[in-house]
Amino acid sequence: MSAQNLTCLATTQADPYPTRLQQHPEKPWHERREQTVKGRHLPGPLTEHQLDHFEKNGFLFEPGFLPADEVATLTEAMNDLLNRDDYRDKPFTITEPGSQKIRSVFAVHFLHRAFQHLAREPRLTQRVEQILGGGHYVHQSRINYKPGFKGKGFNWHSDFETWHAEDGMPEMHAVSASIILTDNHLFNGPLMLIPGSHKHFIPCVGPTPQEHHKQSLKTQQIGVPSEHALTKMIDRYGIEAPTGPAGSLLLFDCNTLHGSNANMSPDPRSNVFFVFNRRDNACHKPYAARKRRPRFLGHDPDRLWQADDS
Ligand code: 6CS
Ligand code: FE
Repeated sequence: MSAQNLTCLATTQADPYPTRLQQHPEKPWHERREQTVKGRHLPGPLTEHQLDHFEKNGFLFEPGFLPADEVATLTEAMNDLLNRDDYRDKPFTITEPGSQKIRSVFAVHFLHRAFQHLAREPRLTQRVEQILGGGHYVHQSRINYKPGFKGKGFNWHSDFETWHAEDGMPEMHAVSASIILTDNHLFNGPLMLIPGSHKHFIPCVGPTPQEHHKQSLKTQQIGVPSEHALTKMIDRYGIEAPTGPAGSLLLFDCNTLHGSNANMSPDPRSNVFFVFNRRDNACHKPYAARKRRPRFLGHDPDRLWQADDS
């Protein structure tokens, strides 16, 4: 085949996960192409039953993953970062819509030793590799703080839809690990997930605005599924909201639909969140955006980042 034809083939090979479309697609979703659990052959603490659960549901909740003393150390580290006034106006810090209260800080594994150590903790990374099936790196990390009565929610979304469209993540070989640092109960805005939704990719309508992350990290309007597709998905699979004590671990697939309510209780809700991507799935050219987002949102393997970076 001539180089000309090869180039033509390369440019016309359709993206298996098209999104940010101009109009509503004919069918509500595409089927996932990748296996969900790829590392059953690797050693690790997750049992076959737990791996089966993750394969079927797209998430796994483990109450009591970390003991209270380690939670206390991480909570102190989180407060250190939330109270850094010199970080308040940095692009990697997100405040609540309409206030100066810090809601999230990204790239925390580069900003605090406690989170750097946690990202390399074998109790976590062995679980990650049992799911990903190979070497990993941290695509993104963040702490989220949802104060009592104030913390806003997040619309339903697939993280992979954003990471594919805006960061250039090719395939579904990433897993998120959320370690809750405060007790999660039904009323302080716990993460809600649609079990089984990871097996379907919902294309979203609406082109990606320039510098979209400046809006989407506060309230995401572009890159969210239609109510029609969400209704069909929830009718089929329902909704679950894992709750448990501080120190619990929620592992969820990059494509599992999730969202959260506002915090309607006096109890804060905070967590530290890592996204582990498989090294052979590193991000490159975004699939539905003019340029990649800043590196604090989508890191490259083996590339350091510091607070003065973009
Ligand atoms: O855009 C992102 O990468 C972030 N946004 C959300 C709502 N979840 C995943 C991720 O932290
Ligand atoms: Fe998300």
